[in-house]
Amino acid sequence: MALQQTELRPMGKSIARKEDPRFLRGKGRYVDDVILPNMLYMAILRSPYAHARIRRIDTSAALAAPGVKLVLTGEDLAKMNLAWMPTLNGDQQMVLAVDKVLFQYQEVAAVVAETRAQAEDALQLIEVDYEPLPVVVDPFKALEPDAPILREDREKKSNHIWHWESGDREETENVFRDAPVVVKQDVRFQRVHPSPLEPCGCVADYNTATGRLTFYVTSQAPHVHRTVIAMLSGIPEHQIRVISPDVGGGFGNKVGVYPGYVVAVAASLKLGVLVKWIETRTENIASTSFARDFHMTCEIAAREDGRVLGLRVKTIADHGAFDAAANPTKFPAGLFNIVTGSYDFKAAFVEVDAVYTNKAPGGVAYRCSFRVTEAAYLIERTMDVLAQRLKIDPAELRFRNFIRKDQFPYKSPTGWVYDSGDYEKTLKLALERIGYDELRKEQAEKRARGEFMGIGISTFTEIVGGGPKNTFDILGIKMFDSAEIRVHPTGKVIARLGVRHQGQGHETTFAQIIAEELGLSADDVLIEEGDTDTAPYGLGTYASRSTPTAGAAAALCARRIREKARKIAAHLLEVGEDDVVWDGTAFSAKGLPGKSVTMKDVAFAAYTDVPDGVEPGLEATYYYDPPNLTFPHGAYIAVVDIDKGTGAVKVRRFLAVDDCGNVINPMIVEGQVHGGLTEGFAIAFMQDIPYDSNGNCLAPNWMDYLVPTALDTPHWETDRTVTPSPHHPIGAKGVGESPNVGSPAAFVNAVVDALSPLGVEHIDMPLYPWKIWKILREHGINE
Ligand code: MCN
Ligand code: CUN
Repeated sequence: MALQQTELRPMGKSIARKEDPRFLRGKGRYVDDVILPNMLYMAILRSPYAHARIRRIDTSAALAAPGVKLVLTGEDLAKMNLAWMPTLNGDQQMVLAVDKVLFQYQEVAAVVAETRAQAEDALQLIEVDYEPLPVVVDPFKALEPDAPILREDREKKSNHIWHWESGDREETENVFRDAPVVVKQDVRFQRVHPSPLEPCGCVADYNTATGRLTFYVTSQAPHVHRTVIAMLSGIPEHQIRVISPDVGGGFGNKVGVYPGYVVAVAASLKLGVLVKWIETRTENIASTSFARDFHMTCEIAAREDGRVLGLRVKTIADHGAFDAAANPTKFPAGLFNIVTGSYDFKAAFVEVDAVYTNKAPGGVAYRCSFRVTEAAYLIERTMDVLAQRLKIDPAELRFRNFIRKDQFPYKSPTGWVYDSGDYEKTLKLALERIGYDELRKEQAEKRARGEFMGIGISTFTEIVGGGPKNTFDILGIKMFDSAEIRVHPTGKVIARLGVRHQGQGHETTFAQIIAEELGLSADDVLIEEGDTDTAPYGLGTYASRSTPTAGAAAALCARRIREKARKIAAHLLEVGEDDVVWDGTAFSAKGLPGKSVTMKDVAFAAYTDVPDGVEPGLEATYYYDPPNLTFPHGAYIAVVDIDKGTGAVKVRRFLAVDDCGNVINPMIVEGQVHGGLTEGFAIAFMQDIPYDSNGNCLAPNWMDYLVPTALDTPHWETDRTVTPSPHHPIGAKGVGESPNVGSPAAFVNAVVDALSPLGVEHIDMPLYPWKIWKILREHGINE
């Protein structure tokens, strides 16, 4: 049962989410709820071809259609210097196609009309003369010397985008040369899409009289969007107000700036009126930031007893037509080099080559922690391949290789410094809770009867909290985050942060942090995020960074307020400042029992009875530059049964033991874990965005791209260990993405474990029933 919000000392308590009443009663306000007078509607014409030259676009019929006010093409945007826009990974992307199109559903032209229906109808009247060009969908083929060059705008005349490496090549070669055992596995992490319930959209409102642009957008990073729009449009940054209203799910899909946003702004600038653009489901899946699409080869060098020595990873990253991954500047492949995971490797070497293909752009989204999903999946999968090869129990293999508790802070061979962890404890708890030994016995009995039951373990390490200013920036802007707290005369608080939640519960958890520090209840604190006119600058919510960065800023900002409050309390208590003691809910005077003042008393005095020499009011701002990232971890175990007749997998049990350090709100963390596991389950079993050889996107809707229903979703069991972060002010680590980072490997490991008697060592996701049915059939099981 959730507790009331009115309790004092709310830290660590499962108080009910403050945002739920409005979400549950349909009183949320999303971008499509923004309806303003004289607003026009925009629709976008998209390419039917994956690669084609544009010979001519005729917009005259569309322009003459009822209600149509404006038709824009790439040529029109070029005149405004808006035909191309920068991506967050240092590439450039076409806003509306100029000369050619590079993926199916690419933005070609836009119509602005009085109604959405009129705009969409007029799209049909635009005539585009395409000359189809050869299509490249396979990233390996894209690298062949005779492959057609997709990006003619670049100086480099190949489809290779960049090469990135990490670790020590030579040392790793040496370790591999001398190793008694080497396993090698090709692993694909398929192309998927976060597919939030609410697709992307915006309302651009340029006021020709004031020169101000108000831009409503469903955004995870409103300040970043404002900066990008200022750089692109030339409108001074303070004349742009970005408002991100309630966000109906982000999952990384709402970090980037999409062409539609730029076109809507351009249209509003041209017409001087409001222009709304809301995507369809198909536009969302087929054109906005996809996730993963990594082709990986992993090798582990080990001793006969399973002790791992070296790790070698080679990856081809398919980025589609533009490198639009939202990554910190220094990490073109995100934090993929966390791939040594929870294990103490002597040496590691990781290489990633990024490639252009005729597919939708993107690359970082879907609860990915900047590509940690791919890394965790790869190492957890390959550790199981090693266990199988050496006939060592996968739990035992992990115990033999864990970074030990006393090795923290631990420097990984690719250069990360893990802050804290206790992997052994977490896996032990998971094994006990699930009844591992019993399950293995049951499995042995079932195997003897020819049944296929599997147990899959994943003991992942996450890396979140981007990040420290010396290594982390986006477009040059350092990845700190911020909080501003205002305590009003009656002791009620408004706090604003530089992040922007999308369902994670910040209005509750950040109120808990501030209330805890100020001796108030969470009910006394209103959290506001998402309005660049009021919130301090911050880089936004993604990569599970809000708690590690803005959460830290909130705690330290509140402490700054408490320091000032102490001065006022001293005045009220009529003692010296050094004699004032804070006990968590009130200030009292040392040696004077019974005499105390609360933060509410102090707040009132801050406006009514300020001592000489103290500035009136009770407000503070804090910009937090994290000293390091935080490294949450977890031990997940899946138990599956496979139906021999159909190949269908039933997830009988799934236990997630997470360690995200000190927990602010256990219920919210559990909710995050449930959601992330459901998405991990979807990726493991049902999600994929394939393309045919002509570059047609084969899953641009929810008929072909599956989102699990409550009926499909297994029952989740959760538990927790607590290893606080030593450098975070409240010892917390992020958690939002852990379940999606850790779970796919547990599912696949379980299914492979079930099929291992047949000699199966790996199956690529998604584990559709037909794939398993085929394997069973090949082994004569279900004939
Ligand atoms: N929390 C806590 N104690 C901790 C850690 C976190 O109580 N030790 C709470 C936080 O205070 C916050 C929530 O758990 O209310 C998630 O916190 P955190 O791990 O800091 O992650 P962020 O708030 O930065 O959220 C981002 C993360 C990402 S990157 C994706 S993707 C994702 C996710 O959150 N998208 C989501 N969870 C989502 N949940 C919903 N409902 N909708 C999305 O779009
Ligand atoms: Cu990578 S999805 Mo989350 O970081 O917004």
